[in-house]
Amino acid sequence: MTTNPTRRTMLRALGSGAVAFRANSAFGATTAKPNIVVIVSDDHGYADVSAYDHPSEVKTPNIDRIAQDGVRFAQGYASAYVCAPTRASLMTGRYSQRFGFYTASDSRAGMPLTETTIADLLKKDGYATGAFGKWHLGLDMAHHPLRRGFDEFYGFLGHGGHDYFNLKPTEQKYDSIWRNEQVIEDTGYLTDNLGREAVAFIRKHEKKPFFLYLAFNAVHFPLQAPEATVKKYDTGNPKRNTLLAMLEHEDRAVGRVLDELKAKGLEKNTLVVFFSDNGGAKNNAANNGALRDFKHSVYEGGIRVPFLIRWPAKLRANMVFQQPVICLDVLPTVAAAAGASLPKDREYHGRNLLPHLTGNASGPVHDWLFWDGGEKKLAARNGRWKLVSNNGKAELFDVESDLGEKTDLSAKHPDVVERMQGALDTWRTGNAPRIRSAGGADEEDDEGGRRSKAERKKRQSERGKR
Ligand SMILES: [Ca+2]
Repeated sequence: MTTNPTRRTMLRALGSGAVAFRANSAFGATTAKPNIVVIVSDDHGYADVSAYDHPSEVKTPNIDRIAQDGVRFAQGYASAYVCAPTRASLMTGRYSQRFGFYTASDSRAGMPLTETTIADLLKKDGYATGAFGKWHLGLDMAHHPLRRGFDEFYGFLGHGGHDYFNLKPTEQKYDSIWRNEQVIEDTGYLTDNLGREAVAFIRKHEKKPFFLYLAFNAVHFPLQAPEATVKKYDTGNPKRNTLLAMLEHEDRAVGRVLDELKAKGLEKNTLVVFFSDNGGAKNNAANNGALRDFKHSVYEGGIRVPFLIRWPAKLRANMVFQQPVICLDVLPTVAAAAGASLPKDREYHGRNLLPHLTGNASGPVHDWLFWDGGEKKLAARNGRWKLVSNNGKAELFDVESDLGEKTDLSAKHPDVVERMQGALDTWRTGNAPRIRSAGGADEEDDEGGRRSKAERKKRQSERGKR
């Protein structure tokens, strides 16, 4: 950075003091609190963003704009291979296992109320806060977004998926569409609606700093998209055609948000983050490119995701960042950008990425990264090494030279395996027991969608026979 010392000193003084009017300071717009937009995509394949190495049928021109005007992470990770625990880590900046949140089903109990969310922090800092889309962090009012730091909410509380066309109130309130604290009836295509709501939120709050959390359930199951869009695709695989149509609608919604920021003159001083909550899902015909496996796996295809960040006022355009980062980093990065302080009574496992992205810090962002899905599927990352442990069977990969995790090097490097297993075990001793409450199978909680009681019973009986 080329900031001169005098300015740096003054900025520090402003940052450390109780100066609430930084937006009006002598530095003008450059020191105004940035708006924050966090966009989460769902089950989005690593190769299903055209800013990444992708098959020719994938075109995401709007999502790509975030990369063109900012940073593309080559090694961006979700903290889990399913939806809910990643969201819990995003919201808290902490490994969700620290508070017992390991699986999709743990969302039934809800993210513990002892946790402070990114929205809590920003709201306290004067931000207008809105959540639009899939919540998946609790089904009851105590865990509702409006009790977790958000001023506004449009979307559904749980579980993993939602019908994209049927937006009528249902038997299960949590599966209905809500506006703030009320169940509502809506029409249209859910992904389009989320774009509409996000744009309305920006218009409403253009004069003050805002935090927009746009959590698409696209491109999660069920595979549904407007027929006219599906017809545009001809891959030879009907599932893939529908997924691409869903993706097109999501990309358009992202485009509407970026266009609105531009139209309001907010583009430069808005920090936009985009990432997927886990890897692409096999049953949805997602494409994870060269990565091994899919959602539900600790191989790279389950956890390495498209991950982008843009903040034109501070970060340069068209940058590719090579060090591993993880969704835990979003909260500390956003807090630093906003000048919001983090509570001192808890440990944050994410890192502020800004010094790394501006060249003020070198070396790896994280020495270690860990995964534990609560079902004997574990992983650790340290430098080029990745330890994968499925049902107690350890494998070792050099993911820098072997992106597809094809060659298990555990027999060749038993010392590395031992060291990594030791670090993983130590990390796990700091984790809490699962919070999961009674009822619901993991698989079902992840799929979500609408099922009658009879359908649920039938599925449970079928599961029993397997
Ligand atoms: Ca997901």
